[in-house]
Amino acid sequence: MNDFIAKARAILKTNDRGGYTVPTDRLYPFQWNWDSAFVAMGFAGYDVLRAYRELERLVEGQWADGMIPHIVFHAPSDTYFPGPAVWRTSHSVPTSGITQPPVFGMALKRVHDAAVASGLENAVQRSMPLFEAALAWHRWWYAARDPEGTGLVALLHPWESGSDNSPAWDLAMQRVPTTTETVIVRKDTGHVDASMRPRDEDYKRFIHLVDTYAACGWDPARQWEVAPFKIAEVQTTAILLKSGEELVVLARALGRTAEAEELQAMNSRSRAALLSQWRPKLRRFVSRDLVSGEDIEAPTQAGFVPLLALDLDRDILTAASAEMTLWSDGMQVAFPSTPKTYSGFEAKRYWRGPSWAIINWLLIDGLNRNGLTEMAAELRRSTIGAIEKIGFAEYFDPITGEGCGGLDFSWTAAAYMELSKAAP
Ligand code: 2M8
Repeated sequence: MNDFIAKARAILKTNDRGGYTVPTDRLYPFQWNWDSAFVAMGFAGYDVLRAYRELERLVEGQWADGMIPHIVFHAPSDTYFPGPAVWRTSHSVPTSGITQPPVFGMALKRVHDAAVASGLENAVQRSMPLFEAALAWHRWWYAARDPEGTGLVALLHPWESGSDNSPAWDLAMQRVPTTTETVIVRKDTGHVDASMRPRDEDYKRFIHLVDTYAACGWDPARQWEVAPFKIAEVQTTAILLKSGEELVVLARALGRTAEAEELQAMNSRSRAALLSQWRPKLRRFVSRDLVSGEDIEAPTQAGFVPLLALDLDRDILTAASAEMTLWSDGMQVAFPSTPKTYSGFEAKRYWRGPSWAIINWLLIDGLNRNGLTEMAAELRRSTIGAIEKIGFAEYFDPITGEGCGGLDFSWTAAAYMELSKAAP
């Protein structure tokens, strides 16, 4: 084991709060949805029981309608805003009221395979309730967030994307009022420099949306009707489809043939819908703003994440890889969440330019799936190199390579373990 793997494991140990892992101390003191899925894949490589626990603890927050919330507040903490009192939800374990990218299915399949490979006797019994949870969540996505059956699932809050202040949301967020019923007491800027975080105005809009949906009693149909922010999103749909593919294989392994077919039908819809979001002129996929009815053309990493879940033809691959090469050109650490040539680019401000190890993980999988193995290997080397040089930062300034945001970050530790394995 090299020193960095040992350090990565030590970070996950330090961030353990009793079967679940916080993204980092103080800045994010609860269990986050997609962070935990990446972490579970990290654990799957050396401690499969702990990997199961991570997913089981996340599912403690699952709602009766199938939604798995973006934060589970297992234990109180006053170092984060907004906490449970702002969300006003009614689940027995306090949770937020929105969701996050469904990496869970990918993680569960990985954990199950590791359990079987390690000879764990009760792997099937352990995986089955988690499979039920994943299936319920996928059904929820299609029912609650794609009621018209388009195949693309929609987000009602930027936090649901995981890419909170991405330039992709700029136009849509301008329509969201800055008025709130909630007193905003930011804690994040007490932990990291304000220049790396979303602005106060962004927070006003984030909280306006929380107030709006809390007033709907968090009922999905009522939220859908009143949502001032509604984006049919390609990154989330691609992750849902990739997880859906993994769940089909898992369903079969668990003897759940009917559910495998049901999942396959959902996947087929999303596959076709994602393909229709390819824009040859932009050389990337685009999301759609369901309020304005327009394509979202702001350039972000989301435009390439569909490679993760699609087997694309040569023309698309040639164009997408040329565009990705352009964005990466001259960067110390690829892959920038926004290209430096874009007016909205900010090298250190969170999701407006920086490179993120977990996004690179998804892109590398997508490049490999589509035979772009050279590019995948280069991105892999760049990501590993940045972590070995700088440490397990939350994210990296793509121009200088500087580590930004929180330190000793769980998902960067998990990504390091994944990417430092032998290349396929
Ligand atoms: C960031 O988001 C949270 C809100 O969910 C925040 O800024 O308070 C994002 O980077 C998100 O993708 C991530 O899951 C979370 C915890 O790492 O932090």
